Amino acid sequence: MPRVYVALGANLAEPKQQLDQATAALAELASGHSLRVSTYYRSAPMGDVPQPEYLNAVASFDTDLAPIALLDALQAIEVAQGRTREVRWGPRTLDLDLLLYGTQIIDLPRLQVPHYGMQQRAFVLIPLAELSPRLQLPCGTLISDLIDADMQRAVQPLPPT
Ligand code: A4P
Ligand code: MG
Repeated sequence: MPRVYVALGANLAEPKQQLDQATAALAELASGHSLRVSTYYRSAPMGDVPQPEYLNAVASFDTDLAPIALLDALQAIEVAQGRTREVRWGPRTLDLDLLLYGTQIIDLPRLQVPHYGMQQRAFVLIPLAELSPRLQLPCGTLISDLIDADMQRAVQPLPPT
């Protein structure tokens, strides 16, 4: 059964509650008790759209769902939590991006895996490395080789409550 990694992001409507609720929904997609969730991290918004700071995390789990079925399930969770698609890169109650699906490389109209931005984004790589420090991407790159000190400084762990 493939191990999948999902990036969570929110910057509207109580982001911490959005991530908590999304985590509970992801547990329903996970086989057994395989769900793991990173610390939540605060970061400044990437891109030129003025918007509130983000809360980001990464979840990993094992699942029987095929890639498109998993994408459908992730989008249903986004919609259930009030996501509307307006501005690209604009603010959102919840964004769920499929980062990795086992070791597969997927290039379909609706789904590209690995997710296109993951190698450059501190708010993805830092929580991903927290879950799986020795992770290797399908291209062979080690996650530890993608992270530098600037990335470490770009995200702030949310203190546990
Ligand atoms: N799609 C293709 N591949 C995938 C995949 N691997 N996972 C398609 C999920 N979806 C995938 O996504 C648009 C379409 O991408 C989907 O219909 C799906 O079929 P979307 O979620 O509707 O649009 P989006 O999220 O606005 O666009 P995009 O390009 O995914 O935005 P990003 O790259 O996620 O960036 N700053 C901080 N600090 N933290 C953030 O999380 N996020 C964004 C959004 C901007 N700035 C940020 C953050
Ligand atoms: Mg997205």
